[in-house]
Amino acid sequence: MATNQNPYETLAWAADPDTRVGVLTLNRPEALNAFTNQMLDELADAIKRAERDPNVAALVITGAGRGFSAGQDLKEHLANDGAATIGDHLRTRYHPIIERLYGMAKPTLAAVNGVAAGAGMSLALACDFRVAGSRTRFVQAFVGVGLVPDSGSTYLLPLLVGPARALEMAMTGAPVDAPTALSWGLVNRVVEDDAVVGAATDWAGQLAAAPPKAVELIKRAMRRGSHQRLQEALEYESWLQATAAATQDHQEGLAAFLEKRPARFVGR
Ligand code: T3D
Repeated sequence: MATNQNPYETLAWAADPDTRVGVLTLNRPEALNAFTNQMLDELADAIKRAERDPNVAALVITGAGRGFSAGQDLKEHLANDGAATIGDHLRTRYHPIIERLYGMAKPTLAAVNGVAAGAGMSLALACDFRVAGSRTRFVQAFVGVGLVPDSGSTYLLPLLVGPARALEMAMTGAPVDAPTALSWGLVNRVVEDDAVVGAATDWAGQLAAAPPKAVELIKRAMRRGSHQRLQEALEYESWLQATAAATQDHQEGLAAFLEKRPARFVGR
């Protein structure tokens, strides 16, 4: 797709050629952007394209209307006898999205413009950062329909808020408001409701201007850091650092520092 074409029906896509920030908007506001199969297929495609597009250096995901996403579309789930096929549905439709988003080399931000529930919350958790509106609520809605957290929530939520809070959210399904989410580390920033997308895209623009290889390696190191012993983390850091130090961007960063001017990073 050319950077600013929108080939989707349930998503909107826009990218700013100056800042190199791509904004993907879930676009079924009448159902709080609940995920239908069509939307999941389009989302998988859009994330893949954003990952591969050299004109996109950072990705923002948000929702149209008053919500971010209410998770699986329960009406479609019922109509398709989703209970019978839910395991395969998760494996084939949700998992590729979550894995690709979580593993993306570029920075990803969820601009959580309103309620994020069920797998909609999982999608926000799979981004690197979350910017929420002051009235945003996070809901592990699965238990309300007799299900368990999926699409990465059992893995990602305890990492962010700790096991006890994650378990409480999952077992009660009680909404967590934005100030609480901020104090728990579930979101990075809370802003006025109408400023969410602007704040996220501004931040994404700053991240897009950073040296891409270093950003990618930082993400890999931090992700892996919590799963290894200190000695292994030190060794992995040394290996990544040798990779980063071999880039042109490293030389440019040093030259810019010495010449007291802004750096111009090129991504290699
Ligand atoms: O294959 C698989 O199924 C696997 C995947 C499973 C993963 C999951 O995500 S399971 C969890 C699914 N999500 C939920 O259970 C959340 C259901 N929704 C709610 O609990 C509430 O809507 C919210 C807490 C998210 C927001 O509440 P509120 O009061 O702000 O809005 P509302 O009035 O309930 O909803 C507004 C409209 O959106 C309403 O439509 P209407 O009546 O105006 O025509 C409502 O039906 C619709 N909507 C909300 N959530 C969903 C939905 N439509 C379809 N599916 C939804 N999940």
